Amino acid sequence: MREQQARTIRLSEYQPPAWQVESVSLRFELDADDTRVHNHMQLRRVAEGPLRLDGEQLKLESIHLDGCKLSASDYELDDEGLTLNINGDQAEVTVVNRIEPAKNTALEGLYQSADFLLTQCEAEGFRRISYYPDRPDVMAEFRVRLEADRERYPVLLSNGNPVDSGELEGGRHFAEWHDPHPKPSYLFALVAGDLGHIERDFTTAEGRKVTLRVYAEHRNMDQCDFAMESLVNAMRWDEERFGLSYDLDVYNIVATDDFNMGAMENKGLNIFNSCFVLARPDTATDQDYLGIESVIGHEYFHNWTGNRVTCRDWFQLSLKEGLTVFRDQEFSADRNSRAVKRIEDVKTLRAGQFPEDAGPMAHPVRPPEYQEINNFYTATVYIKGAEVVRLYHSLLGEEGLQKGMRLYFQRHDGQAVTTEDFLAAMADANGQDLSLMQRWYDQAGTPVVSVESRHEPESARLHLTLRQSIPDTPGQKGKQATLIPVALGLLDSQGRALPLKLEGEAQARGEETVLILDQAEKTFVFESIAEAPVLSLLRGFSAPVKLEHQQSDEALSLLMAHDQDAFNRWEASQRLYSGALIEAQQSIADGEPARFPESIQAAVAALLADDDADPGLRVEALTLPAETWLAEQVAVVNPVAIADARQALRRQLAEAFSSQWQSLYESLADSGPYQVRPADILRRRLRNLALSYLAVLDDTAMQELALNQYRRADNMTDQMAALRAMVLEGHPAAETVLADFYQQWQAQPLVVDKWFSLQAQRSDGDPVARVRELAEHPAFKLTNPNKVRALYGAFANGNRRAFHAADGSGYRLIADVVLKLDRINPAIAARLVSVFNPWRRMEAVRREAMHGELSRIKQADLSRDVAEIVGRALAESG
Ligand code: B3K
Ligand code: ZN
Repeated sequence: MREQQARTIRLSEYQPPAWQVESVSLRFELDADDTRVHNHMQLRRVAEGPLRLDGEQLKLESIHLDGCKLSASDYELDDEGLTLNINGDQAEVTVVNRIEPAKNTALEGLYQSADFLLTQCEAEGFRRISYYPDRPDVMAEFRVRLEADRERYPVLLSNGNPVDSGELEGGRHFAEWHDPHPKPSYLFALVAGDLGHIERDFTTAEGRKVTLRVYAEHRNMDQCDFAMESLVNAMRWDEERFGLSYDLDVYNIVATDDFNMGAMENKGLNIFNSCFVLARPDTATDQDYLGIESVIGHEYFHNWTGNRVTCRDWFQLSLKEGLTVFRDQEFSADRNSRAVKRIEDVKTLRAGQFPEDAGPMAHPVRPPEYQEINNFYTATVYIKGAEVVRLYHSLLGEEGLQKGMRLYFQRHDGQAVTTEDFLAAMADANGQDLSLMQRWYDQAGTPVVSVESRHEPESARLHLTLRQSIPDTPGQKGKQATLIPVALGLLDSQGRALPLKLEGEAQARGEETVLILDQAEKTFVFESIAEAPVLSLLRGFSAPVKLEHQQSDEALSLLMAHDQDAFNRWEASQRLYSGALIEAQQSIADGEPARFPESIQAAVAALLADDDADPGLRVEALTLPAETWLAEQVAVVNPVAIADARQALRRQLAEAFSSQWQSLYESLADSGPYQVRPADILRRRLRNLALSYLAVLDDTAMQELALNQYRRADNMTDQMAALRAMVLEGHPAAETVLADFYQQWQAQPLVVDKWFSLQAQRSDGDPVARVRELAEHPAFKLTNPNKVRALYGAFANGNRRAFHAADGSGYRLIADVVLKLDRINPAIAARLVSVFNPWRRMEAVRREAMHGELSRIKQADLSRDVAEIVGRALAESG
């Protein structure tokens, strides 16, 4: 692995395969230390050229072509596969090779978790299992036979439907699976082990009877019910909203503690990180439950958007990921508060994707090139990609989008296609020219929309000029205007919505309209506007852009109180806070005390007084903007000044409104047993937000309150919220409760992850020493991605004060781990090293220190994964 060559794969160099696999039969002689794979392929020529089979880290035993054994001189073998010249248009090739699952720490291909065996193939893991054309545009019908020791591996699963099973000699047994739907190798999966399961029946709208199962280690069987319920809800929802039904007789989900990402949509056999399956009220928080619902939905929705219609090549990744994220967002929005879901999604976009788009990894939704495709499972591909699908929804409406989806499936079911094919289906189904949409796929960088408005009292007109520009990004300059729908409303000075009539149009458009900005600059003239209105722009966050629009604190306060659009009521609160916090962090950076304007107190007072307000919007509007989003809004970042400013405002709001927070806290107490219902979730969130403000106060009564909640809680949401408040605000009993928490939960790895993560976020004392010490804790394992995320991920992303310590100690800690981890699991190491990406935006001392660590990492013998991220981070910008 260490001698990996730097290579660049380019979309412009795409070549269709010369050979298609018609069908493939795989036989696995499973063993944790030494598995033998027999791979029998029926091949058909589709173009000139040799047969290329990808294969990495495999021990080749034999190759047969049309029944004849080949010798080494009959093919060319290299580190990444083998090439075979074949005469004629049909061929049967059989390859036998061996692999060592128990030694596989990269968790790609076939590997071991606890005592069972499982696979992860997307994107290029199948080539670590067998020699095969491991590319998504090769789709084949798979038959799989698994053979293993019956006692150690009683459960044998693969894709599709089960067709046979039975006993073999020597205590071994077998199971055979057939997947009738042709698929690329990245969707292949197998699981073998001693697992328990729960089961449910489901009948599709088309009348197909399906057996649903959730498998997990036996000790976890009491934590699978919610996942099953979410699956049933997702299946129903996809039928009702998209008209899509399931297409096999079984649907299996397997939970594992050792997984590089969240979950994987393998056809008929989803494999999940246990954190997105396991839940019980006392072990999982409300956020965990919402995460499970969304990821279960996501993987299920891939069955159509990803599996039935897949990607031609990996540049098209957003074709399935952006679309499927859009679908899971809508699923969650339909099942919970739509407004809160939209706000949360936008917060995620701003915290994760906007910085990516402004840094060295900036790439279009459809990247033009990569070195390691694992590095492109990014916020841009996933969530900016989902925003792009949402743009079609804004432009075409629900019915128009559904028409487009129907045409897309009608044209492409069973095919591997491109984002152009998706765009064409949307355009053709609706008879619209959507060609400008292509720019959203091809141009990196977050568009900036600036606003200028002029009111003419004499003619009662409002002139609104919108301008767009897209910043330069690495390797991309001079971008073209794209298609930006800007949803808008106008409010009078009392907060009432004004009817919107555009110059030259016969009819008023109602009280909300969508303006289409499809040029660099466009002016819209509204008529019959007597007084200068307050603008409510980009309602519902109608496009993934940054809005530059100066509005006074009075205007923002009016929007907070009266905007008809819930998203923009929240947005106004965040803009009010952001303005004040950005000034305050500058004062702090200059060594001055932070001061906050009166308007903030007034706005918070109003929110706290309004008991009739929607609790979801209340909780969102009372939460200050994240440090990462504040950092996005300044030219030069001093992360500690930002953290200090935010904490200063929290303290001020805690002190100014202590009695209001207290009565809010009391009024929202539980009235019955814990239930995972949207209204209860929001109530607990608001109550725990009040607790987090109260915990800032140096007040013994408040300290008692948190401790009591910790002791009495019958659910993890409340227990964790109390623990968090106590630990992060330096409660005198913090150490005691942390020890108590570990005692209580040491047998539950997912809860132990929470314990690591919380401590990694502590900024008191010596955080770096604390993390180094926690890494020595017996429960910590560098080989387990969840543990790495819980400790080092939480430190680097959730403890900005300590990670960005001016002495560089936080940077050193992470760089040390990256170097160690790269030898174990390159994909996870590459994720972690990405925390250095924003280095150029930091103030001088930190910029220098981050640059130093990146340069140190670059000196080492790196995996392709880490080398690509570090190489891009250090490349000359522009
Ligand atoms: N498709 C998988 C992601 C695979 C990541 C491989 N590095 C999960 C998902 O998006 O559903
Ligand atoms: Zn996905």
